[in-house]
Amino acid sequence: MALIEVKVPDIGDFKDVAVIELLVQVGDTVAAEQSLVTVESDKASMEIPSSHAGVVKALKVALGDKLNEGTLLLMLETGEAAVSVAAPAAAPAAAVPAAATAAATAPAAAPATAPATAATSSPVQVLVPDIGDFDEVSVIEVMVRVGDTIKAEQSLVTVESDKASMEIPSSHAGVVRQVLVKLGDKVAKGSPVVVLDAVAGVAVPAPAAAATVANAPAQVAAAPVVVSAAAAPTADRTPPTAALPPHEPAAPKGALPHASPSIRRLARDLGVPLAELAGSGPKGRITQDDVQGFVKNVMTGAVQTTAQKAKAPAAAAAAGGDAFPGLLAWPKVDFAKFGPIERKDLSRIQKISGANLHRNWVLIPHVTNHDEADITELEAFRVSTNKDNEKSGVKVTMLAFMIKAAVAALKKFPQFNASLDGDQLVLKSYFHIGFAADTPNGLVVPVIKDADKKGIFQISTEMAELAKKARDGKLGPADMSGGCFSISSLGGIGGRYFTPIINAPEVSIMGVCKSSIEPRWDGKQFVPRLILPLSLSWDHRVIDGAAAARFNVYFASLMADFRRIVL
Ligand code: CAO
Repeated sequence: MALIEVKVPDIGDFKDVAVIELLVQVGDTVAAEQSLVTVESDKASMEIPSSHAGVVKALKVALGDKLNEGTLLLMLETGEAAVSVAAPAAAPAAAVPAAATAAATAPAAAPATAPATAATSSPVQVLVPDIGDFDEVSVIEVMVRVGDTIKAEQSLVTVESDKASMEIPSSHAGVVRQVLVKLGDKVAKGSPVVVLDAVAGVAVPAPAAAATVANAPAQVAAAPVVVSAAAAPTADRTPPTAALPPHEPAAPKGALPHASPSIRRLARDLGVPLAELAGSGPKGRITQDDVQGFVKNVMTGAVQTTAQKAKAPAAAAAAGGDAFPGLLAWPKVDFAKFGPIERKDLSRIQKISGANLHRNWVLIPHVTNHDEADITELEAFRVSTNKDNEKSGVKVTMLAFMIKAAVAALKKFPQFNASLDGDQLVLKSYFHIGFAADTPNGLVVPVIKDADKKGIFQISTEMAELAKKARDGKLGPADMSGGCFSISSLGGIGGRYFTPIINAPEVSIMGVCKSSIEPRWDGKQFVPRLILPLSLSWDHRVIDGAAAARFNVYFASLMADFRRIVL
């Protein structure tokens, strides 16, 4: 066993690139070459792979951090005896140095002369440069047409391997005379991409100078820009935030839009939410036409963005307008007329969670089934467990048992472990359970990942850690994403029953209130039993009342006799 430091390898010209995505967390087992973080500069995004296989012991970077070559990423426990820190040899990283050094190597491919300043234009053939470990890559996007006037460094085509996609930029400014590749073509280092008439009198990068002296088109390799892993398409990332809204749908982060940096940049400039577009390109890649078509549709009112849909009624209501046709406008009251008042801004979390809750409440046809569980024996077991483990410092609450019971119920009723995606139901084979946590700034929903693989003590420990992070405002997006089902427990506070709002894109949520001793008939007499009130809200588009009743009955039966969980 050895603990090694994994650092950012040589990433060429890229300096101070921001971490926009953490792809692993402490405790994860990673394979060599598995991507660890995604970083983004103004030109490209790239994934930094691991140099070794091992278990992540500590993460040394956070979202938004700026990285350079040599920045410590994480500590990895490997099975190796020796401590070694090799620069990642995986494809994306290998391609980065190529990107970074191509500008330097390209001139060598053609006779070197002074920069082009001649009054005549000459044809230049732009080639695929050294693209690192990739032997052959497919052209998935052709961004220029014959006759286009292009600038030096403007992207010509996007190519994609099974590991990464990258844009091949032009080494010259000029007019496209011929496009030598088409969608689906396989290209490799040295393949010609376009023939350009280099613009005369325009100062161009050194590679272009070579072209001006050749009769036949000069062959110049441009520098590729590594953009994203094809296997896990890169999202249009919004700036990292310290805490995500509690009810923000986390799943879309896993279903990231497939688009090149230039398209993402275009979408950002136009305010187009890429996640809401269906890509018409190969493998669902979002193209420029898709983005422009979306803008056109929004402008003509043919479609609305989710944000517009969510905001419209609230905005109309806040403005005193008619939120929904036929409904009365929101009352506008001068409260100061009736007594002293104070105005306070909503917290950031309240604002974001409010919009999410509103959307979920309006868009999901909610139904809530109330039931109860007899937890007399389980509570006795919980109390004695805590007593036996007093010294461990881990306190087990009823919520940890409910998380395990939820996992068992999701396994038995898979439609509860699902999300709606258009006309399809996405059924999940993983079991990440969220729990609502009350914080001074508002409600958040951290997620216990892979709860099916964890015991009660581990779940209790993680819950305590996540609840503390939540209270301290330190939850990151990764802590709150990927949930399958949520539990909202008011058990420590009180109450009887309530209607929890489904945490979209999940399809159900269990609300729990305070247990109390109540009389129950045992066939001969009334006996005192500890009763836990349950409130299961479910999405009627996916689940029906009978299934919900069965889910509750099964969940309650597990809580009544936890031995059933191993049956
Ligand atoms: N019935 C009776 N007592 C309960 C109970 C239940 N269902 N659930 C918990 N308790 C008890 C605990 O055993 C603990 O008792 P002791 O202090 O005597 O040991 C006490 O209540 C406090 O528990 P807790 O709240 O610290 O722990 P938890 O694991 O139950 O909950 C957390 C943790 C983070 C979920 C909770 O603190 C919280 O924030 N709850 C609020 C969630 C919320 O706001 N939901 C509403 C969302 S919709 O707006």
